Amino acid sequence: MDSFDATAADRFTFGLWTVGNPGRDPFGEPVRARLSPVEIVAKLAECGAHGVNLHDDDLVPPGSSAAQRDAIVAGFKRALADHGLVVPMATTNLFSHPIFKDGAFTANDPAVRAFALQKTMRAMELGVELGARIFVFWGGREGCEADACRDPRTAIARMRDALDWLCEWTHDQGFELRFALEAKPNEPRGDLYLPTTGHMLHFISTLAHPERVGVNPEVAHETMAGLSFVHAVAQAMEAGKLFHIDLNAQRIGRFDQDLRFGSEDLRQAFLLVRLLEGTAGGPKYHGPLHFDAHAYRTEDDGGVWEFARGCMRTYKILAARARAFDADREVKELIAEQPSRELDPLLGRYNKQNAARLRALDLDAAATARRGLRYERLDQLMIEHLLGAR
Ligand code: DIG
Ligand code: MN
Ligand code: MN
Repeated sequence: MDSFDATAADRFTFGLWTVGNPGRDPFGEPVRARLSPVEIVAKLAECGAHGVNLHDDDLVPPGSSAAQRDAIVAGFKRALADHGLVVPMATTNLFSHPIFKDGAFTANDPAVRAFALQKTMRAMELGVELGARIFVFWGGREGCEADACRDPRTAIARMRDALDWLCEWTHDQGFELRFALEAKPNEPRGDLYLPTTGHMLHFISTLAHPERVGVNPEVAHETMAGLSFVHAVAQAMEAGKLFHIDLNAQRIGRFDQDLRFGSEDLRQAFLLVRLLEGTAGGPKYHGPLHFDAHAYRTEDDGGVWEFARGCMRTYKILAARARAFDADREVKELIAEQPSRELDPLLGRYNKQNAARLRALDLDAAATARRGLRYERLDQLMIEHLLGAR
């Protein structure tokens, strides 16, 4: 044990489907026996996790009777209570059942859209029963290959109708659920609608109840789109819409790898943790730190729990490094060093006086252009903090 081992206070969570991933991939069968949800709860508690998340089907096998469902849920609740774990987030599996082969909320067949709504309502009832306050929507099949199959505008409108419908329904049920929309550019469909967090943030502004809807950005998904995950999260935070987050690791140009957090681009992982922890002085993220990731297919059960501990330890180590970096006197000087700070108030807010003052300014563009910004030194200091050399 050391200070980087996780404790429940760290707000780390895992989905049942993450540490319960049996290692199947498109080219091979499972390599590990399936763990039961109750076994997963016990092991996550042992690792120091705070909570566990789930799709409806992860806990209650499709086709279960009402009595079977209730018995499963009762047993799961006992395990949660016995091990002190909570369920911050729930979601619906709208991608495995064959009925979703052409999408769920955006499918052309109204019977599919109705089934998707019905399944989501039941999943929300389950999530609320387990104490979830966040409901994630990942539209894994909301996309296409043969793009002539529907007008993309129709797909967007159907997604809006479904979310507005569910916002009204959950309100009528008295459910205190906030919706978190998760973007992904492709896979398993050729193209997914609403492919990035940026698309989602605009889409939310078109909903009937935008105040109840935020985003659940995932590292791997923005990276697959070739975007800065840190900038996507920053925009969501700035808009007050970072309701949840899916942490993992990914190399660009590859399928959705969902790797152990921090195991690929350490630089970006460091900058992400620095942003979430607010070590540079900005607002902090206070929601669950969810690892939507799974162990390598090479691993046995022991390797799965090494994977889980590694996700959490790396986050805590990076948080410590980020605190040290932002406490470093030289770093603070390099970030603060701006000779023309006195212009900030003038640029902050338009008014006629400021416009007149701005027009009258005698700005020496050539001198300003010649000034070096010392970002090489700043970035080297970041690397040295990351490497533990400072
Ligand atoms: C995939 O990135 C998706 C599903 O695992 C789940 O619906 C969601 C919640 O984290 N992420
Ligand atoms: Mn993913
Ligand atoms: Mn995810």
